[in-house]
This record gives sequence, C-alpha cells and structure tokens, in this order.
Amino acid sequence: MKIAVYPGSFDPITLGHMDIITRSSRLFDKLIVAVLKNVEKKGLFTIDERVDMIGKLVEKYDNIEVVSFEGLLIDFMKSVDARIIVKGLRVGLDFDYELQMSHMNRKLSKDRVETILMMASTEYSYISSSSVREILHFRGDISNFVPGDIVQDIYKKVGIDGG
Ligand code: COD
Repeated sequence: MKIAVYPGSFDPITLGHMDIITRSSRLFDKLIVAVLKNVEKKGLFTIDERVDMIGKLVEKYDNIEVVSFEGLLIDFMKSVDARIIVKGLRVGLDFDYELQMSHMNRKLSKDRVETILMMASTEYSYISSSSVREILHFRGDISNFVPGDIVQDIYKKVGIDGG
C-alpha cells in the first residue's frame, strides 16, 4: 500500500493546501495530512482546531486521514510506515526551501523517505496561510482564499461576527 504524508502547519488551511490534498490523494492509496505541533511557535489556531477544520473538509474522501505530530517528520513517517512526503511548490523560494528539506529528510531517514513536489495550481499559487492570518487580523474578507465550508468556522474562532 502506497502511503503518502502531506505535512504542514496549516494555520489555517487554504485553498492552495486543499488543492494539493485532493490532487495528491488521487496518486496514492492513502494520504495522511499531518499537522505539526510546534512547541516553539504559537499559531493563530490551536492544533485541535486545525485538525478539526481539515477533518471537516476531507470527510468525504475515504483515503485521507488527518492527524497531528510532534518532533521530526521522518520519525512520524516511520510510525505510520510511510515513505513518501508530499510538498506543494508555489514559487522559486519554496523550491529552495523544499530542496534543502528533502535532502535533510532523505539523509535523516537513511534513504528511506522520498519527497514528491507538486506544483501549485496557477489560481492558488499566490495564497499563503500567513496572508490569511494578516487579513483576519484586520478583519478582512478571506472567502477567496480558504475553502467555503470553513469560512464561517474561522470567523467564529477569531471572534469576527457573521464574517
Ligand atoms: N499552493 C500549493 N502549496 C502550498 C500553498 C499553495 N497556495 N501554500 C502552502 N503550500 C505548501 C507548502 O509549500 C508546504 O509544502 C505545505 O503546503 C504546507 O505549508 P504550511 O505553510 O502549512 O507548512 P510549513 O511549510 O510551515 O510546514 C513545515 C513542516 C511542518 C513540513 C516542517 O517544518 C517539518 O517537517 N517540521 C518537523 C521537524 C522536521 O522534521 N524538520 C526537518 C529536519 S530539519
């Protein structure tokens, strides 16, 4: 069984992330969306909130699972018996970062783990969680950037009335 892991912060999940999730889920038997519990970085949304939001969006897909993890990604990969990491690429800057990460993860895993880079769809290639957080900070409209099913949940969580 080919199990792939799509790791990230997903603070919050965007249309760009969702696009990578649905496209890559068609390529593997199982896709695990793994939300990093970063002890050093307090996000806007709690880990449980992020997992819940993604869970709601992938409910209809039989082969997608959402979990959180802490520590090294390759240790998590081992614990779920997965050897493929999926990452999304928007611009050249992402490539430089992901290239270094992929070498690190391959070396750390003693060549066990490979990274597959998937190009962002053109229409989502400019979207980032950090921009969404900034828009929320100024109480702006996020509906073009995050999946419609969770827009109201997000407004509620950050205390914006009705959106
Ligand atoms: N379209 C397509 N892809 C996108 C888009 C978009 N609009 N936005 C983001 N993406 C991609 C990103 O390029 C990334 O591949 C993925 O989606 C997740 O993005 P983020 O921003 O939610 O998550 P990151 O980049 O903060 O996640 C970093 C990890 C959690 C993967 C990383 O920090 C990690 O593996 N940490 C664990 C510790 C570890 O093992 N480190 C490696 C050894 S040093």
